[in-house]
Amino acid sequence: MIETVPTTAYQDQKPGTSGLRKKVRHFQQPNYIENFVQAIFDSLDGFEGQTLVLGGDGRYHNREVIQVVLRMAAANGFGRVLVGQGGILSTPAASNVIRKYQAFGGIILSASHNPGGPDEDFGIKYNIGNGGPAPESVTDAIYARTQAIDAYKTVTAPDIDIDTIGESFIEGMSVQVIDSVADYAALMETLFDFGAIRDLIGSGFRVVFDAMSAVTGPYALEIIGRRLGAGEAAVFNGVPLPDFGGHHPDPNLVHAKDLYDTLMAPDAPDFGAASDGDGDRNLIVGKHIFITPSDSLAMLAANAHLAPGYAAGLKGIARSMPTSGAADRVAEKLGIPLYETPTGWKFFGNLLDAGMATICGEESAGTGSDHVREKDGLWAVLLWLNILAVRRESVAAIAEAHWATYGRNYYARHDYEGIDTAAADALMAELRGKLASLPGSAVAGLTIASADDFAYTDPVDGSVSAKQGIRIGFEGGSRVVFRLSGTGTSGATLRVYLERYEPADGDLAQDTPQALAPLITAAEAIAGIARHSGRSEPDVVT
Ligand code: VG1
Ligand code: CO
Repeated sequence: MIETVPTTAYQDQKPGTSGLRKKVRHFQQPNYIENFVQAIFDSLDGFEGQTLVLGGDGRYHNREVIQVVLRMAAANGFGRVLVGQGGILSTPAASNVIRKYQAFGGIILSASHNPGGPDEDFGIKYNIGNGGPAPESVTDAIYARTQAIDAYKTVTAPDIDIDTIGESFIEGMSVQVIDSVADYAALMETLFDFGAIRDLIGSGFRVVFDAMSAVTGPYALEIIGRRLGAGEAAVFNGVPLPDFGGHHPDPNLVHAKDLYDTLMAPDAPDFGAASDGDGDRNLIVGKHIFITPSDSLAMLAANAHLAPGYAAGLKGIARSMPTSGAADRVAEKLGIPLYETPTGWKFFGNLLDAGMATICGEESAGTGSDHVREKDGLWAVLLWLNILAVRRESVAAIAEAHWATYGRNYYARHDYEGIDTAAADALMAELRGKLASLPGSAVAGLTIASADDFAYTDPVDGSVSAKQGIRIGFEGGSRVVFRLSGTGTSGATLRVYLERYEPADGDLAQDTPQALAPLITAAEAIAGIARHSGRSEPDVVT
C-alpha cells in the first residue's frame, strides 16, 4: 500500500562536487534520506514505468538505504529497479548499467574516497539517463526541492532479498538483482586486447592491484585475477568491507602507501595500481616510478590508439582546470581540441555526449572515456596494461620517452583539511579581492602574469559556472590554483595546485618538491595560508 508520510525539510541538503555527502549519523536523522530521495524524484519528469539503477560502494549503511530507496521507487511509480547483487555497483559499473539497459537514471550510494563506518561518511548521488552525474541544473532543482519538501512516498513491504540474483516485486514494481561485475567486465573486453595483456602477464610481467577493501575487489578479481591471468594473489584487499578495514579508500601516496612501498622495493613488481571507495579513481605506480594523475592522463591520451577501443584515434581531450597542462601538449600534437572544465565529472558529460571529447581526466586520480559517463579506475588500469602489452617497455621508459617528447609538467596538490570554514572563506575572499592588482607584481622571485577566478561556459548548452577556482599564472608558464573542496564532510579543505613546466630540452629529472619550491613559497605569500588557517604544512600532498 502506498503511503504519503509527512516530513519536515532540512536546509543543508545541497549536493556538492559529487552528490550529497555527510556523516552517517547525519544521514540517520529522521527522514533525512527519505527527504533527499523524494526531492530527487520530485525534480524529475516522466519516469513512470521506467527503470532506475541502484547500487553503492558497500560502505556502512549501504544495505539499509537500498531498501529505503526500493520502497520509495515503487511508491513513486518506477516500473523496474536494477540493483547490484548485495547492493554493490561501482560508480563506473552503475554508469554502464544505466546506459546498457536504457534506464531513466540511477542512484549511487557512495562517499567515494571518504572513510566508511558508523562515525564516518555516506553519500547519495543521482545520475541521469546518459549514465553521468546530474548536471548543475538538476542538482540545483533537487536542492531547491529539499528546502520545501513536506511529504514523501513509500510503501509498506518487507525487505527485498538483494543477495540472490533474480526478480521479485514490490507493489507491482519489478526488482531485478543483477551480477555487479558481468556487464562491466564485458564492456572492458570490447575496449581492450585481453589476449595481448594475458600474454604480457604470462611472460612474467608482474601486476598488483590494491582494491583498498572497497568496491573494486570483485571487479579486479574477475578481470585482473581471472580473465587476465594475474591470479587472486595479485589483488590486495579484495573484499569490500563496510568500514574499508578502517582505512581511507583514497588511492594516493598517503593512503595507498603499502602499494607504493611495494613498487619502490628492490624486487618490485612491474606495475601497481589502486582504486578508491567507489571504483572511479586510479593510482598508477610503475616499478620505481610514480605517475602523477595529470601525467597519466597525458600518457594514456598519447598512446590510446594502441588499444582496440581507441584505434580510430581521439576526437578531443578534456581536463579539469586544476589538472596540469600535460594533456594540452598531447592534444596539440594530435591536432585535436582540448577542453578545460571546472572540477567534477559532471562537466564532461555534455562534451562526451556531443562527441567532442573521447578521453577526460582530473588531477585527483580520475581518468575515463566515452565508454561510460563517469571516471573509471579499472578502465585506466586496463588501458595502461594494454599500452604496456603493445609497447613492451617499462612504465619508467614510457614516462621518460613522453617527457622527452612533450616536456614535463612538474605537479603537486597540497591539501589543508578540516580547517575552519570561516577562515577558508576569508582566505578565498581576500584572494578574490586582490586579483586585479596581482598581474605584474613579483613574489618569491616569480612575476605574476595573470590572475583570475575561473568561469566556464559549457560549449554545448551555454550554461555558465562561475567561481570555480583562483588561477595565478606566472611568467614562464608556471601556475598556482586555489579552490575549496566540495566533497568534504567536516570544516573546509583548501586545495592548492602547483605546476611548473620544463621543456623537452630542460631538466627532466628533478625531484618534484624541489622543482616546485619557489611556487610553494609564492602560494603562501599570495594567499597567506598560514595566517588564515594556522597551518604551516599541508595535511596531504598528492
Ligand atoms: C574531488 C576532486 C574532484 C573529483 C571529486 C569527486 O572534489 O578534486 O576532481 O571529481 O572529488 O571524486 P573536491 O571538490 O573535493 O575537490 V570522487 O572519486 O570523490 O567521486
Ligand atoms: Co570516487
